[in-house]
Amino acid sequence: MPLIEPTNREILDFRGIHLYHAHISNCSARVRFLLEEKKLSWESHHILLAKRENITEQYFGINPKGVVPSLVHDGKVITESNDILIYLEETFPDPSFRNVSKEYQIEIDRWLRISGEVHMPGIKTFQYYKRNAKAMKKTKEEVTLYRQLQKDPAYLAFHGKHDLPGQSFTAQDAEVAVNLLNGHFSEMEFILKENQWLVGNTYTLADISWSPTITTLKRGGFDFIQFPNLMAWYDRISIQPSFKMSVTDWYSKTWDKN
Ligand SMILES: N[C@@H](CCC(=O)N[C@@H](CS)C(=O)NCC(=O)O)C(=O)O
Repeated sequence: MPLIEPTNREILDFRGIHLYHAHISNCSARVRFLLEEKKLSWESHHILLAKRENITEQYFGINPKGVVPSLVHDGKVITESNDILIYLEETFPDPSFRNVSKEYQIEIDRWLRISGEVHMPGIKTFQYYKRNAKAMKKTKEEVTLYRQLQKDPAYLAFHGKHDLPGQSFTAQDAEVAVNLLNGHFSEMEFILKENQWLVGNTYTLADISWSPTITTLKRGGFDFIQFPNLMAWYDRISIQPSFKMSVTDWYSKTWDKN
C-alpha cells in the first residue's frame, strides 16, 4: 500500500491516530468501525462534505483525491479506506480480524478489493442518483476550485456528470450501478445462506468493510428484498454497540454547519 507524500506538512508532526472523516460516508464509517472494534483511541477531524470542507488546498495536501477518509498515524498518511483497514490490522494486530488461513486471507483481500472497485461505479453512482438534490450541487466557483485541485480523471469525470444544476446521473446509470452491486450481493447471499460471516465462518475485515456500505445503501432506498440472509448478517452486525457507536450514531448526528 503506497504511503502518501503530503504537501500539507502540518500533519507530519501529528502523533497518535488522526482520522479525517465525514459522518455520513461508508468509506469513513468502515474505518471508524474497525477503530472501535480494536478499541483504539483516535482524534477526529470531521469534514462536512456538504460545506465542501474537503475542497481546499489544505485537504488536497493530505488526500490528493480530496475524499474522506484519510488516516494520519504518527505523521504517516494513508488514504483509501480499505488500505487503511489493512494498515490498522497490520499495525495493531490485537485483536485481529485477519488471523485466518492464507486461503481465507486471500478471500478477505478479494472482498476488500471489490469494496474499493465498486465504490464509484456502484455505491456512489446510486447515491448521487438518489440524492440528486439542489443542496448537493456546487456553485460555479466551487466547480472552478474543484477542477483546479482535482487531478484524478475518474473523480473529474464523476463530478463533471453531476456538479452543476441541470447535470445528473440518469436512471440508466443507476440501473447499471444496481446490477453491479446486485451481482456481489448475490454472491454474499449464497455464502451467508450456510455461513454466519463472509469468509471462513469467522468475523473478519470483510464483514467490517462491507457492513457500513449496507447502512448507506439502505438510507438511499436500495432494494435488498431478494437478499434475506444478507439482511440477517447485517442485523447481526448492526445491533452491536461498536457498530452503533461508530456508524449509526454518526449517521444520525446533525451538524449545525450541515
Ligand atoms: N476509494 C475511496 C473513496 C473515497 C470517497 O469517495 N469518499 C467519499 C465519501 S464516502 C467522498 O469523500 N466524497 C466526496 C467527493 O467525492 O468529493 C476510499 O475507499 O477511501
